Amino acid sequence: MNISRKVLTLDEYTIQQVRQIPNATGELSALLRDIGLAAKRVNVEVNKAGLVDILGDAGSVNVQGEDVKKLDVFANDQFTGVLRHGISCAGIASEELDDYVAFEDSVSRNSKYVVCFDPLDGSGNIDVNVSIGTIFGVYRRVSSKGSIAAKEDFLQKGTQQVAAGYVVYGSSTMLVYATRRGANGFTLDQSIGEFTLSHPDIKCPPKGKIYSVNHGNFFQYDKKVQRYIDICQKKDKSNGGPYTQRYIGSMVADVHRNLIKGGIFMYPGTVDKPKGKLRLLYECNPFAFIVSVAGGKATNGIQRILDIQPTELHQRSPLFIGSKDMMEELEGELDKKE
Ligand code: P6P
Repeated sequence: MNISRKVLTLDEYTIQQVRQIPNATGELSALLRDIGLAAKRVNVEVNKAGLVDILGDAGSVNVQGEDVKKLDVFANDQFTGVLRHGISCAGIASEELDDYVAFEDSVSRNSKYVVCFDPLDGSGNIDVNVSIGTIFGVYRRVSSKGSIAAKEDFLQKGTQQVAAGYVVYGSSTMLVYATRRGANGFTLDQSIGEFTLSHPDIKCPPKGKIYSVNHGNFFQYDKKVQRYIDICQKKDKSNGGPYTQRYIGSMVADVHRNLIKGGIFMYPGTVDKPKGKLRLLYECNPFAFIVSVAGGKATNGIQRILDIQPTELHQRSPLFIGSKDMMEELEGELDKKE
């Protein structure tokens, strides 16, 4: 029995999913609601970042060697806290933490899932009011229930994700998550303090006219990547263009836009950083899962992102992700013999 009301909250939607799936225990739905709660708390601080002395560096430097903003720390604490005190999560791996954290209480030890997340991606944009976001991927643990979570729980291929999602703190605050049943977007309704279903069954258009890449690195990219960017710039009405270049340097905002409107996002390897800048576990894999569920594609230029076997928590990967037809045109260029 579906709730007849037109607008469903995230909680109502996730509970409805439990009712529809035979043998569902409700643990994944509970975990998603926990993430929604943390997102609402982070949203409050992000929205007042310009007003309260919460700006400025926290002084510390994170495992990535980047100055840590106070909001980064706050966001990490919020997501870690709700997951630690929920009923579904045995441990977490975060961009902000050197190592994974296994929750040792008896409820957590018997929980089914682990979560990899970037609590506040694009935080360098906080001080200039550009959209930022949270990214997360959920895995069924491979270590035995009852034991504390182990490293292998976090080093699973992206294909093993049972759910993935992101929150974009922008002109509105939106939570998008995908399971194998589909991708759905929920916009925060401030009047009731709830994420409400606004983008049911998101599909990535197979074609788009947006390409997103940091042109400042152009001459550091592989020649085949340069050639594809050149193709994008030369598109006209006769071959699906003209394209527009859109890149605001905040992955969640850039990939979200291309997911909804159609487009391709690229963070290729460079001479200085052959593996690129983006992290596999909590940036590339979650978005690769979401975009794939929505009908798009994601590769590292050689193989599907979701098929990469991780070996380290913070390993980087080149990323090409977006509309199916645009990705296949890129792959055609990358496959050409020099
Ligand atoms: P660049 C933000 O720091 C981030 O991790 C992603 O959100 C974004 O897509 C990328 O880096 C931007 O990197 O090198 O183009 O400034």
